[in-house]
Amino acid sequence: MSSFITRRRFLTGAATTLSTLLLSGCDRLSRTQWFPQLLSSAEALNHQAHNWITRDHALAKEFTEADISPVFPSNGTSNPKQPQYQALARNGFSDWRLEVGGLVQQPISLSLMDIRALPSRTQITRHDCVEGWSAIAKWKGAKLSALLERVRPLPVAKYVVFYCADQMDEAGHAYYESVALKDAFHPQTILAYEWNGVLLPIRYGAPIRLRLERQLGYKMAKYVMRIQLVESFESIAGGKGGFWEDRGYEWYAGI
Ligand SMILES: Nc1nc2c(c(=O)[nH]1)N[C@H]1C(S)=C(S)[C@@H](COP(=O)(O)O)O[C@H]1N2
Ligand SMILES: [Mo]
Repeated sequence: MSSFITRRRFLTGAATTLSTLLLSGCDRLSRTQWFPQLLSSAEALNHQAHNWITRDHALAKEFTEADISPVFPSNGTSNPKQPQYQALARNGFSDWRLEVGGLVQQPISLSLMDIRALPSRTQITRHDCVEGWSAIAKWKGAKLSALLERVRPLPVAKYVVFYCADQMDEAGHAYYESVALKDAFHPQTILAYEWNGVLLPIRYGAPIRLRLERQLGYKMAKYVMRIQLVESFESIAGGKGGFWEDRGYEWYAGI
């Protein structure tokens, strides 16, 4: 106990000394090799904290059980044909793993069980598709913020990219989408694994699909296989940040 307190005092003292040094902006220190490194990691921390604190928390409207639509359309891909996906589906996705990497401190690979163990959220929301239909359903899933806190985004990371299982064109591109880190930390942004109280059906994106409640349907990637944190859209297919964006749709599809 006493060594714990001593350690805490030491750490608090060290932090105070560091901020004093930062404030005094001592010239001699900045010429050493370790000091600029320390400074940039303090800056990095600050940038990240700022990002998370200033995130916009306005919630999309939530509905009641009575509002749930009797019919919920399946749009775009409703059953990926790829043999690899079909094999995963046959095993109830027990062999499926979500790879999370890119600009993070701790890349990880998660099973569906791991994802179900993350802090979750349940929400009854309305899905709006640009094609002109809307439907209300109940979604349960892991909070994307919880997943991101596990991998710890690097300060340079700006976007979260989702790579899916369904092949969309002859060139072999599977569906892909991206969202800003700020929107990824929104409390209603979840990796859904349940729809209206049942295991997420294939037509709605099994084993997991993104729910991003303040944007249009095409942002909500189904059949997610891989998540990458990036600094720009350059590395993503056509460079506009998403499959439909590369074909002319808006990247920020706010509703
Ligand atoms: N992988 C993948 N995700 C996708 C699509 C798709 O074709 N493939 N279509 C998008 C579009 S346009 C909409 S409206 C929604 C449809 O979701 P739903 O099938 O659950 O209604 O998924 C989006 N996510
Ligand atoms: Mo859509």
